[in-house]
Amino acid sequence: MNSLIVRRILRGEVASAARLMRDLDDEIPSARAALRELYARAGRAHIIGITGPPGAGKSTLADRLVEAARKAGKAVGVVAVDPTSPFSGGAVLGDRIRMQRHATDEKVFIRSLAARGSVGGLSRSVFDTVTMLDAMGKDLIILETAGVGQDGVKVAGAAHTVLVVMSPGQGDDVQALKAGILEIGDIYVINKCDHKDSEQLARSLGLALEGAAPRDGWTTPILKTEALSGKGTAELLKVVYEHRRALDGAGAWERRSLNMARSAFMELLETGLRGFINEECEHGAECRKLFGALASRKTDPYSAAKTTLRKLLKKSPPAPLSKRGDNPSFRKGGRRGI
Ligand SMILES: Nc1nc2c(ncn2[C@@H]2O[C@H](COP(=O)(O)OP(=O)(O)O)[C@@H](O)[C@H]2O)c(=O)[nH]1
Ligand SMILES: [Mg+2]
Repeated sequence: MNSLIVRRILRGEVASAARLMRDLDDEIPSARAALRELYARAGRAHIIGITGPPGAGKSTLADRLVEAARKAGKAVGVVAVDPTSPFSGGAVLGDRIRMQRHATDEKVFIRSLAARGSVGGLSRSVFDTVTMLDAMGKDLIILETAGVGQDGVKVAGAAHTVLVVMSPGQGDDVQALKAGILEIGDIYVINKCDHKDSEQLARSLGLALEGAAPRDGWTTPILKTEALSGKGTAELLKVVYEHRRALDGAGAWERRSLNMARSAFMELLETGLRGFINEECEHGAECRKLFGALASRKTDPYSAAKTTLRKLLKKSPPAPLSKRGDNPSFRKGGRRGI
C-alpha cells in the first residue's frame, strides 16, 4: 500500500517531492519509509554525472543539456553538489537568471546540495534525491559534482554516463587531472571553445587518452562545446544517448546500475560502521583501557584492532543510519562501550 505522499510523488508532483526532501533532512521516520517505497519504483532513469574542475562550465552545460532534453520532450532532474553552482543560487545574479528559466517548468526538478557538512550525509542526500527523481519518472537525471578530490571520482559510481568537463585558460593542465579523473570519463568535453587555447587543450587531452582501451563497447570521445552560447550542446546530448545505446548493446547498462546500487550500499555501510566504531571508542571504558595499553606497549595496534573488531561485530548492529553519519540512538540510549 503506497502512502498518499508516495502516490503523489509517483505522479510527478513537485510540491510533494519537495516536502519529502525536507522531511528526509529532518530525519522523520515516515519519510524514510516513503523513500523505501519510492526506491522499489525507481530504476528507469538515465543518470548522467558531470564532473570537472570548478569554473569549467559544468552548471552552464547542465543547463544547456536540460534545455536540449526538454526540447525532445524528456523530463529532467538535476542534482548539483557544488558551492559555486548557479543551481545553488550562486552569488552572481546572471547565474540566478539562468537557473530560473527552468524553474517554472513542471518537467524539470533542480536541487542543489551544499558540499559542506559530513561526507556521509551529503552522499545520502544525493542518493535520496536521485531515487526520488527517478521514481518521479524523470528520463534523465544530471548529477553535477565539483571534480576535485574524492567527489569527482565518486560520481563514477553514481552515474551511467560520466562527462568530464574541462576548459582552457584555467591552468587546469591535463597532467594535473590525471589522478583519477582521466579514467572515469565516458565522454570528455572541452568547454569554452570560444577561447583561443581550446585547440591546445583538446590536443593534449587527445594525447593523454590515446591508446585507452574501449570500455563497454565504447571508445571515449572528446567533444567541443560553448555552453555559454549553446554551441555543441545538442550534439553532446546525442552522444550521451549513443553512450546509452552502447551500454545496452554491450549488456553493460544493468552492470552499471548494479554497480551504482552497490556503491550506495557500501557507502552507507561504511558510514554506519565508522559512526558505530567512533561512538564505541570515544565512550567505551574498555577502549580507553586499550589506548593506555597501547601507549605503554603492552599490546600493539594490530592485535588491539583485531580483538576490538571481533567484539564489535558480535554486538547488535547500530540502528538505522542518521543523515549526519553518526547514530543518535546511541546518544539517547546512554553510553555503551565494549
Ligand atoms: N567564454 C565562455 N564562458 C563560459 C562558457 N561556459 C561557461 N562559461 C562561464 O564560466 C563560468 C563558470 O561556469 P559554471 O557553469 O558556473 O562552471 P562550474 O563551476 O563548472 O559549474 C561562468 O561565468 C560561465 O558563464 C563558454 O562556453 N564560454
Ligand atoms: Mg557548477
